[in-house]
Amino acid sequence: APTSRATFAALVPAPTAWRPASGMFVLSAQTSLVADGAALDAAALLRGYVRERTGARLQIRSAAPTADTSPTSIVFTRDGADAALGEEGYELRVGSDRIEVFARGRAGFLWAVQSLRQLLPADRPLAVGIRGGTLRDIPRFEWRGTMLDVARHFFPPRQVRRVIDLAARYKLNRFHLHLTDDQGWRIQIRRYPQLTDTGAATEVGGGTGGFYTQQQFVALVEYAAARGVTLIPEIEMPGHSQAAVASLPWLSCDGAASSVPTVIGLFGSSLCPTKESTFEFVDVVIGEIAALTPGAYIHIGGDESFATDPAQYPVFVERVLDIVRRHGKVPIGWEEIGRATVGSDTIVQHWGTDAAAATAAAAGDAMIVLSPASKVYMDMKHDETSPLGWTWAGVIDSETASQWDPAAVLPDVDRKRIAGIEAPLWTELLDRPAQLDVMLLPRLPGVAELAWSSRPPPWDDLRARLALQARRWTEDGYAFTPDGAVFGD
Ligand code: TNX
Repeated sequence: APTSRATFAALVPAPTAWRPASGMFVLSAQTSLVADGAALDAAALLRGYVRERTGARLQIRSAAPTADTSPTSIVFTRDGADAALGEEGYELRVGSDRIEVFARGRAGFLWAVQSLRQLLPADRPLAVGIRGGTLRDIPRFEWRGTMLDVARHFFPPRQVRRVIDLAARYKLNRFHLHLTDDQGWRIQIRRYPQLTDTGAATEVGGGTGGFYTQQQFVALVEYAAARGVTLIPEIEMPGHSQAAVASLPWLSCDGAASSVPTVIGLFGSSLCPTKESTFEFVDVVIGEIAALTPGAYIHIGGDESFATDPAQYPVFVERVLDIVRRHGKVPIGWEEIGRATVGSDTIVQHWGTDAAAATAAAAGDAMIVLSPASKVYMDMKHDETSPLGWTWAGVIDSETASQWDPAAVLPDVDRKRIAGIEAPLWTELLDRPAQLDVMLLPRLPGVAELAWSSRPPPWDDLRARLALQARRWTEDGYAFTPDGAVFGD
């Protein structure tokens, strides 16, 4: 007889509402997936997950099969999906011979699949049960993200895909890739091969670094998109740009030769804000990146530009925001860009150094993404005994990361201007995939719940659900921290 431990009550993030019912849906090799149009990608994703977990190869059909060819089916449909579900919401109805998945758009179907994936038991019998009932689920914030720094240490595409997959499991829909910094330039730019010839040849610690070819970058964009995740490329400027300046010395004001640092630190680098050639460079780079990126956003960095003339900094930012817009993208920057006049079609990412600048930008109708370092910086230690991580923004266990009020972080910002939450992972101290895992888990799913759930259950409930996820992480090859807040001391 099929067993099921996973129930609606165990899902992370917690769904909006659910009601258990009697009966159990039994998934078998004969189960059909019924989908077309906007649901096809979701059906294909589910088919892949079932195959990974059970070995079964389910059929995808465009119309419901008869009972004798297929005893059970999972039917994706837009009929009956109400307007309140929006693009990302979905409903599940689990009966004994049929699961119905209702959504209005591709994203809703994809998030439903992530819920079904969690409901499949963690072990590998061919016939597995999902308990009956109904579930309705709609996200709180439209921006639910994580970020990976591939500049300080380079991570090859397969390692980046693991992080994207982890994000998608918890219904995070934004993946921000920090592609350039002082210690590395990680994306091929056809017009300036020097950027990667020199700028990608090393990393923190003096390793061999690396970069993504444009083709590899596009493959990452597509991998994320297939899971409902928008990839957001970041090109840092005017500061945090030593790898670019070492590659193309004319980018700095003095034009002096310099090298790419292989240690941690702040290097006083800046693209020169008073040379026209700087803006031609930015235009070419943003143009090439925009052409590779179907997503709506390009991040221009803007933080800690200590070596940029403070009088020139806003002028520089305003010109670069316009370049991004001219290439058809919505510009994003770290909150310091709020020292310039950023305009209403801009997103400002708060991290805790200049809340006043973020607040000013929001008053000018920019949208805000919240990444308060003391709550969601995934490169901080989980507790004092963590072997990895900084403490400059605090020690952050899963409870701290997930139990804060997004409306209270910037008290003078109208709630309607808060687009959501993003948890960055900086990698000065991290160079192996298992180290990324132990920094992200179990905290990241807790942040995802804060971003998704409109009425999150109390911490004790989340804590129990995070502990249950650990079995999945182990089975799928992810390491995690035995965070005392989740697993007990
Ligand atoms: C601050 S957050 C930085 C990063 C570092 C990080 C280390 C931000 C916009 N700037 O350059 O990697 O701290 O925690």
